Amino acid sequence: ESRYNATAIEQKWQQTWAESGVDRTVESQDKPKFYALSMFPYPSGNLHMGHVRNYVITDVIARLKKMQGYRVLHPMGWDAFGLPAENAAIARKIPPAKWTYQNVAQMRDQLKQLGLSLDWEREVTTCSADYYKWTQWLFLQFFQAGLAYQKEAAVNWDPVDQTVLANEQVDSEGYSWRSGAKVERKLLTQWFLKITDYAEQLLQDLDQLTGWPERVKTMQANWIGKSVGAYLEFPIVGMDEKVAVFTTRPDTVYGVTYVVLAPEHPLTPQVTTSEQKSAVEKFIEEVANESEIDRTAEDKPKRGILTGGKAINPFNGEEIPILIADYVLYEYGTGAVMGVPAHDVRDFKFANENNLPIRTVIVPENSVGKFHETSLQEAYTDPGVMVNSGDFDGTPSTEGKTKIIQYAEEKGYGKARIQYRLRDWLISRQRYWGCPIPVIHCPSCGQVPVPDTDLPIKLPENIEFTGKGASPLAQIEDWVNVACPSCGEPAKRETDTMDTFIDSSWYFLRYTDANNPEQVFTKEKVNDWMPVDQYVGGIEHAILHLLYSRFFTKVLHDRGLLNFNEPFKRLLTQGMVQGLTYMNPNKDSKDKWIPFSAVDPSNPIDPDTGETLKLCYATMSKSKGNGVAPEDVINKYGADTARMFILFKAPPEKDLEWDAADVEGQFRFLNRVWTQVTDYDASKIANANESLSKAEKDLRRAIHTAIKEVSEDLEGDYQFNTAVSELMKLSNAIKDAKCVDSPVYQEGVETLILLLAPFAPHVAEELWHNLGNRESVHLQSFPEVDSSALVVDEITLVIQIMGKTRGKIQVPANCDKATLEKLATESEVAQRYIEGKEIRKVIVVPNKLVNFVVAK
Ligand code: ANZ
Ligand code: ZN
Repeated sequence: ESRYNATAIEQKWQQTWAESGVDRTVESQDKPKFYALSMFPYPSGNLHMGHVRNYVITDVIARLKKMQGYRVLHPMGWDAFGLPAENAAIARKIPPAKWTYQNVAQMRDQLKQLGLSLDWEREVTTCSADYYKWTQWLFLQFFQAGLAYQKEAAVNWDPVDQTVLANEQVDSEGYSWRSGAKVERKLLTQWFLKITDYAEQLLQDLDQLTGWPERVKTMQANWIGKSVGAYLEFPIVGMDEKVAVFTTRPDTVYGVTYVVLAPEHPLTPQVTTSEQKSAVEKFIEEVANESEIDRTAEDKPKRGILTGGKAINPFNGEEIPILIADYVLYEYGTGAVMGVPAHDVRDFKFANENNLPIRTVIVPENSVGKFHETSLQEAYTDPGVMVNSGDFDGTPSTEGKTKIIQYAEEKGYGKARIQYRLRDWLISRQRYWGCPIPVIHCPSCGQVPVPDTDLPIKLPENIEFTGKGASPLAQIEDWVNVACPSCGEPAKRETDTMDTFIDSSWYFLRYTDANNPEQVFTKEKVNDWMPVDQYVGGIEHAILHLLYSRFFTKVLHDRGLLNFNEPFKRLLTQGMVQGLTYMNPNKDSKDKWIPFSAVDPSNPIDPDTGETLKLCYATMSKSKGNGVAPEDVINKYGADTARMFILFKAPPEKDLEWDAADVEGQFRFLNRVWTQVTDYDASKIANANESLSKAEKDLRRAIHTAIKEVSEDLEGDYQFNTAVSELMKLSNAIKDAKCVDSPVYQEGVETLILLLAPFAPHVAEELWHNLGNRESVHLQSFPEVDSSALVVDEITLVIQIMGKTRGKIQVPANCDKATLEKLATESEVAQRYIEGKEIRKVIVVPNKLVNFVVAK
């Protein structure tokens, strides 16, 4: 075949590879291991460009590592539980399992067309009972460790359909997706995992993750949100109770002029006086409808109201009012704060709006004794020196923090406290298409874990989905009613299923021993392959998925199941794929994107308003109608071109603008390589000469420069884009080489194919075989640099007269200054320009230039 026919060779090699098992994981211990992992997809039914980019990046790394002598684990699976399947069942009467498996089959085919070196024998599907059996088993590990518990929490409640809604089923205005009813908050008993027990470790161990983007680590640290401070108690006037607060600024305690409770705080009704009762109740009701974001937003006015109750500041004995306010959250700290308006921005605003006194207790060092209360224009939040603070006056505020805490501990006013923003993980879902929680509720024994031998607790089939009523599982009586495993009396199964983030918190462990029916995984295998050496996925998972996976790993480590405590050594978060999109700049963010299909490119106007549209790049999405379907590109140019384009167009962590012309450019490049290799005639290659000619030396230098650059680009930061440029340079050097019958030329052609193999695996394989090789190109060693080939033996020397470049000459590399001066003086250029003039001075810059200063 003389023409590059991508479709034909891609189909041929995909089939050959599947049959020969070249992509199967090798377990042999004599090679170092490398675990390359892409975040597994949700089986929505269609592969999009974001997936393609993700999997191609991981594939290049996996293929490269294999060629570099590693045994590589490179698996794929499906994050297959979740709401869309259930919504499809409600809307279209397709059983969730059927819908899911259809999608899986479709997407698996699409993935296979990309030529990914995946070991399909390790495929995991989280909704299959042989996977979720182990999800249940792991849940019970948490349960036995006291890390899974039930408590009340608010859920979204649809009062019309009488059902719990997932957040995704509630629109941005707070209405149900199905009934259209205004969604209410309702307290229900829910399951939680105690991730807060691991807050400190999850924070500390971020330091170990040197291969993670700083940005992701910062996001995780902020999410965990550690604050160091004090827990202080303020006695309530006329009651035995105390208001407990958490503060990060114990040094300001003499500046407290009021305390504030969250409206939901249990003390609120107790401290409220009869005069304030109706106003307080009204206020509580109003706050109940505010979102947490509105309540805490800096720019929104903070509202509060006096309860009429009074507390005492134990440090100075002062009586201060107790308020309730929307900005104090019940879920954080103790649900109450001490108000220090002089030194906290929010308190300052709040005090001014509500006419509360402001008292300065910290001043800058240079203004001790000079400050005036009335001059305070804004809160002073910097460190300084304590004033108005009794015996602590004159203490630097940073020292004051510890001193106040010490004093509080002595006097019994409070103690040091560390507070995290991280909450326990609510894992209960009142939904069908998820992993059933393996617990049985017995009237006499309480919560009884399902015995291991009864796992998996399978989801019942043939259910009618109406989207109404209690959770679907609760309606299936013969599934719900069971004998208690402990006492044998009638009991009921838990009907909640697990958050799908649980399924994805351990799938990477299962891949190491994916088909084990007896165990979740063997220690040997999991400890051999883990941790993942390179994880690749979207930045949208920077917090939850990655934090939950780290949490799972730590718990299982502490249970003795794993010998490592971080799952992902290195993380690459790839950028978005963007497409050209028509935009109406006058419209709101949600409506401003106008689908391509609705616009006439010769007259780009908004079909609704007639306004002129702008063309710009935006992340590809269904709603914008600016996506490019992977199969369209594959059908037109082949998967190899699609891969090359994606890798070449942008560094992996940057956004990538889809550009048809650049896709075409990569197709032309592969065609050029094709022709180059096809035109190469091995029978013409002569025996090696004693010493290499200049042409041969030049080509060898180009070959080994390419090897060096590509290897370096693929090490560390994975700069695939510059690596592809190096391949193009090498191809050019081969084209220009004047030594087509030399063994060096053969080396050039073979090296080009080998370097290309991880990027464009099909065409590389075809060309490799066309050269007469029998073994797969993907089983070859990645070329190594011969550094002697890199040595430059000639350099270009610039000749300048009076600082002006007049010409260039070739001279041997690394000559000393005297030789360079001599060669330059003798050169034809110098002779011509100097002719007859007196040379006053010669400046020599070794390996670069010689400058002659001459008399005028
Ligand atoms: C008095 C004070 C004086 C405070 C001052 C700050 C500056 P982070 O860093 O986020 O932990 N706070 C405590 N619990 C709260 C709650 N449930 N809702 C709203 N605010 C709460 O912030 C801790 C600080 O946030 C605490 O320190 C408290 O205000 C407030 F000059 O106490 B501070
Ligand atoms: Zn029982």
